Amino acid sequence: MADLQGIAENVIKGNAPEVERLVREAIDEGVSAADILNEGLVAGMNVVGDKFKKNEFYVPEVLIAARAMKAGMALLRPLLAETEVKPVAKFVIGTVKGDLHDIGKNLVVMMMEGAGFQVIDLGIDVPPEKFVESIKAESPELVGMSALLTTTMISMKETIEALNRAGVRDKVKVMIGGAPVTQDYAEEIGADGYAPDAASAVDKAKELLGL
Ligand code: B1M
Repeated sequence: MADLQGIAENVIKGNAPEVERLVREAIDEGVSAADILNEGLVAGMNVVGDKFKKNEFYVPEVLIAARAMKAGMALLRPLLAETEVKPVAKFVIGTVKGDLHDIGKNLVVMMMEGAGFQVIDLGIDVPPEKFVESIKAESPELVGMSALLTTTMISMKETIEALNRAGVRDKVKVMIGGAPVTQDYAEEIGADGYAPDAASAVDKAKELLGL
């Protein structure tokens, strides 16, 4: 019998080959892609997020768990496309202009994917115009910006100003994060929310979107 709990447990352990085997087995037994995703992969990543918040897991464990989740997702993605399982919401994220740090941003991407968001990752050193273009092209509900340098935090403000000028600011919620970023800074530049870590980013995203 399909072992969805086993999938979750092996995501938490970061055992990618076992996740892959169990996901394949569940697909062969006719379990729906949505159930495998929600009760297996997402359930596992939720636990990983909780442990990360409580400092029971550190960055390497989260990266290894996310790799295991991705191994399962690779098998599910074509089935999810066929069955039109809707993502929770669309999320565009990038590390802002002038900033090349992406380890934290990538963790946010993984946790958001693990929570069922469709993520469009614009990468690093993303200029304001590219955020604007992506909002126009992809119509995401949420936009995320990451910055690790005190000197690049200003790019977050400039990006929000660019969204205003382009008339797209009202179409999205904006969430910011990164080591030097604070809730006060989010309020100062007119972002909708701030999250201190990747697991909290999922909670904040859901809160901002009323999910
Ligand atoms: Co850089 N660097 N770095 N660096 N680097 C820091 C950030 C620094 C604090 C080191 C120091 O001096 N002690 C310092 C910044 C000082 C400051 O501005 N206050 C610094 C500097 C100065 C620089 C350079 C200028 C160095 C130089 O060239 N002279 C240069 C700048 C390059 C540039 O960006 N233009 C530079 C370069 C680099 C490397 C390329 C070598 C490398 C980056 C590699 C990469 O990312 N691919 C690097 C690294 C690795 C670091 C440190 C060591 C580690 C950063 C990291 O990945 N942390 C860092 C010192 C340190 O932190 N110990 C440092 C782990 C990561 C998981 O945490 O990114 O905070 P973090 O992400 C967290 C949260 O912040 C949050 O969730 C994540 C997971 O919990 N979060 C979000 C992040 N984004 C979020 C978005 C959200 C929500 C939450 O919503 C959208």
